Amino acid sequence: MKVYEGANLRNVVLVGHGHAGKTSLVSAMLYTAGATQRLGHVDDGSAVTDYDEEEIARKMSISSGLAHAEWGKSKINFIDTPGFNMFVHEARMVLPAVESALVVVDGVSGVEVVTERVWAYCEEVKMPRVIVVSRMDRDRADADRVLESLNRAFGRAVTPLQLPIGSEKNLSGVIDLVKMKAYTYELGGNGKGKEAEIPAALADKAKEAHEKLVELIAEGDDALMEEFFDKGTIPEEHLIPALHNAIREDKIFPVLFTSGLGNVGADKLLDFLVDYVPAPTEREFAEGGPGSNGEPPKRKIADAEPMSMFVFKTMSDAFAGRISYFKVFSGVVKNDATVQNFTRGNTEKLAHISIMQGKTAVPLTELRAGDIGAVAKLKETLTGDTLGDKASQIQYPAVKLPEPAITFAIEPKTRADEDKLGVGVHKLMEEDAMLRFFRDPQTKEFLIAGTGQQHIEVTVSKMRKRYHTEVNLKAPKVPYRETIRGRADVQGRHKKQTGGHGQYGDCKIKMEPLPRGGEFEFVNDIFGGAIPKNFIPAVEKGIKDAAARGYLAGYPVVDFKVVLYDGSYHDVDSNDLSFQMAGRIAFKKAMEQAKPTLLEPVMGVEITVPDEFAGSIMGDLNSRRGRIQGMDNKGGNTVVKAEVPMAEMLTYGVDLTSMTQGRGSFNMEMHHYDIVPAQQQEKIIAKAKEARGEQPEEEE
Ligand SMILES: Nc1nc2c(ncn2[C@@H]2O[C@H](COP(=O)(O)OP(=O)(O)OP(=O)(O)O)[C@@H](O)[C@H]2O)c(=O)[nH]1
Ligand SMILES: [Mg+2]
Repeated sequence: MKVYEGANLRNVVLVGHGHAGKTSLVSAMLYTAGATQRLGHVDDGSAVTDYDEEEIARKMSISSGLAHAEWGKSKINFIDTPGFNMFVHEARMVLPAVESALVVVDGVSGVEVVTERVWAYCEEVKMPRVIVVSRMDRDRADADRVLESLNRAFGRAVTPLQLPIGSEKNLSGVIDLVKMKAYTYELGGNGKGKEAEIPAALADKAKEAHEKLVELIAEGDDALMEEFFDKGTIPEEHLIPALHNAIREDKIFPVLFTSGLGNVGADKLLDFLVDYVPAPTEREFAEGGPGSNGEPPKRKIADAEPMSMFVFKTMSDAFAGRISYFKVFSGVVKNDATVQNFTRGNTEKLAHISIMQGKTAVPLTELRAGDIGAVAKLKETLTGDTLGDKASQIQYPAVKLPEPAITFAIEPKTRADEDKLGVGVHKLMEEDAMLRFFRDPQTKEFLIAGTGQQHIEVTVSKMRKRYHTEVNLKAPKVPYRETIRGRADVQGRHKKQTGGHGQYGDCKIKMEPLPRGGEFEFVNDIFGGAIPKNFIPAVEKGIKDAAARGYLAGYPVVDFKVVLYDGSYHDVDSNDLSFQMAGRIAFKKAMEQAKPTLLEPVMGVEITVPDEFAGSIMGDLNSRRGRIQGMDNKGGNTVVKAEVPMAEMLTYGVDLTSMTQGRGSFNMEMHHYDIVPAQQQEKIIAKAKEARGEQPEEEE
């Protein structure tokens, strides 16, 4: 594989609603560019970027996939991302690696819920966007209707750069509105368009669209505006660079048309990427996190700079081990180099750098600034880490993601499965940023958390196939917490006299509530050595341990402050353990006085449904103790924002599907903790007592 300079690279992410045709479009471009011998299909498992066995079985992308094509003098790196809402965070995570996004929209459905989501992700980081309307060969595909929905959702900066010729089964090509030329294709052919005259029936429409495009490009550029008024048009050699800049600066979001499956327009799309989307070196610099003097360090995207690279994705291959996907922000990455991991402080050896074509690693000798590569078997490096030349430290900011929305209890089927569980899950967590795994300190259950039911199901399936571990999922648990609403002032004394050495510890504490999110604060207010200094941490530990085990229903106690203000000790009998016990006793007594109460997680929920379902969705949210925060109308859809206790949302995915016949979607993030209403509290506490009945608390 040739080494490419930054100026000849294009890094492009494909984002969009599930099933819009992203993976098929990448296949079409790869085949058209000669990177594959045949056109890969999602439906028979031969698409380059859907290679994982879960993806093949489910015929959808689950994880981001990388591919590349050489086209003219350039190399285009593609990142194909999932569009299904439970996996769409994958798209957000790879944005630091690219300079433009292809927002793929279905030619029948137009803008859908996830289209708006990924658009917002791009907006957040000012990512240049190109819209590709794909699947134009399907029945009921309609370019005008889709353009309307795009303008409604994203404004007038969305403007066609092509028009399709024919539609549905008769889709036969595209008109380039800059060059004013037509290209025709055979559906299912080799993807190479033949230049042709613009069909007479479309001539007026094309002319009108061309003029609109030229006007939009000239807008905001005085020299071009003048030229436009003088000559009535702008020559191609001025138009192309101006459009390139307008795209880079988010002033124009051009629209192109394709069929991935029918391989129509893929060559023009490749041309377009080379001509119009920014090369990595067009970015002024890459910015690191805040430096020691407050000023964030910067790197020019150039080979001459010190080397720095950012790991934006990790894959865990059962055979090759850990594979890290990285973006070279500055300098040149050489095969076999030894580099520093600035995030973790260790050194790593880059043995066998490569670029990915789906699951296949293509070896390379070096990668220049702006390129994307992969390397296997790094020891400690994980997603979000920055590596580079030891002498020139920089750390690029990792992408922030919301907390998982759903938690399940996971139960190994056999003893052997239990032994393998942790290892397998931890490997999966390396490649999946939204997966969490922990053990409930109360119930000793293993818990697994993710973005939704399907996410967890995919994880369980991977556990079985990759790591031969069988598990059962049980009802999701709500991570309740406990806190106090009042104050307490108590004494905790532990004294035991059993032959030989005794035990003695004694403390007096005050307890008071902290605001939500205050966690735990311990203040040592002992004067005059009532408790010797070296035992004070033991008191704190005793309180913390007891708080972690809960008071009302076994949930961790949070948001409270303890002031240790007095106590006593015994020269011989006092030791660490005795003061820990004293702390625990004091904690329990204090909880009795301090009006303990349960807290529940409340989710921020955003629900999008077609307008006709708005009423019933609101009613349903009320019955779930939801608080409506706002309502918005967006092109036939109603978006409802609400805060709803997590306990009421555990099966919302299923419920929403049945309420809206599958036409609604939602997005949910942990928002805050709130006091549980008295009625619910009683039920939760009773249930916890019942559970404890089977599993008696350890004796003290
Ligand atoms: N008729 C037609 N079908 C297409 C076209 N492109 C894709 N499809 C089909 O549409 C379905 C979805 O295509 P994908 O390429 O997997 O879509 P995707 O956007 O990658 O979907 P996710 O990965 O789930 O987000 C598959 O059954 C494809 O065969 C097209 O241009 N025309
Ligand atoms: Mg896909």
